[in-house]
Amino acid sequence: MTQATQRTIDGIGGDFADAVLAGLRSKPKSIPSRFFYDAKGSELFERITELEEYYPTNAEIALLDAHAEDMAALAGPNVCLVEFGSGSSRKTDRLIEALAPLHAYVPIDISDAALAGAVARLRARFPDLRVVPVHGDFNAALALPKTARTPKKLGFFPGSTIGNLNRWEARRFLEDCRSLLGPNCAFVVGVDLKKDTGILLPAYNDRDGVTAAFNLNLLDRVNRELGGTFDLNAFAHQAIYNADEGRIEMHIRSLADQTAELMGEPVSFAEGETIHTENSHKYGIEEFQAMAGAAGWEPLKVWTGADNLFSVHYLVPATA
Ligand code: SAH
Ligand code: AVI
Repeated sequence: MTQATQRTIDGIGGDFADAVLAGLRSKPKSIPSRFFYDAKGSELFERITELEEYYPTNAEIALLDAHAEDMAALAGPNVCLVEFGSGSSRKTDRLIEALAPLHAYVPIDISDAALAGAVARLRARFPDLRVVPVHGDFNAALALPKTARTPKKLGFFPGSTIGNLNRWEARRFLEDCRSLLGPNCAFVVGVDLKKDTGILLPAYNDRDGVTAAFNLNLLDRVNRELGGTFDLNAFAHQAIYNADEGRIEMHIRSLADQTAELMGEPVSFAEGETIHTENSHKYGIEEFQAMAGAAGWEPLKVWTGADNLFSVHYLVPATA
């Protein structure tokens, strides 16, 4: 573990073995998407954000460029900025600049490699900024570091990572953040909007195969970390839009009847059988606001671009 990320929630390693075994024994087979993000997965995700087809990153950056000052005016000075699933923290620069002076910045991420890279970059770029990283699962019972306990907290959850949670998980996550961020807080959440499949599907089926590599890296990770024997050439990336659920689903499809092993345990696949690896829910504005409302938040403001691709919501605690 790097020095930058000493504050680690235990159990992430063991969790991987247990979750993969349980997921591959269930029907249909699945592996939780948080396991995409080992060092290689985080690197591949960064490459996805640079793809022409993957519109969410540029759409959200445009909204942050245009409205970070408005967000800062609503939040006020000296807030502690707490980011969930911070990754490279590339988007956060805009908010950090607008919010200055900040009490501290607390990036939370499950990927040690992404967190360490972000912390080193931010400390070099903003030498006066107190950066206090937390390495862990934002769905677990997290405690914020001491530095973050007193001041007003501004939560930041960009990228539409909230879309990777099921609807009930997303609502519970928003509820948990209400208590974690305390009574004097606000929450900026980036949410991808429902749209035509002509835009959605290419974003998850890019020409260069980067999303395919990101998806299949899960099996590579199983091979590397859990003694797996998966033949990556015998599986393929699949991304579909599930209109009933309003979400993109990523799967890994078996190209043949085959048996692989992990930790000495056999796992059999029929040709065409899939492992469900990710959901990426898309929301309407009112749909998301209703969910936030049910979780104890009042939607104060929402920004969307003229292209209607993406939304950034500013939530405050609902008054009783
Ligand atoms: N915020 C960045 C990165 C989004 S990618 C952006 O908007 O571009 C999703 C990030 O969330 C990854 O860095 C991944 O490691 C992290 N992540 C995914 N599931 C997580 C979990 N359960 N707990 C903590 N971090 C998680
Ligand atoms: C991090 N998350 C919001 C991305 C998404 O769009 O659901 C992860 C991703 N999966 C495939 N491409 C990008």
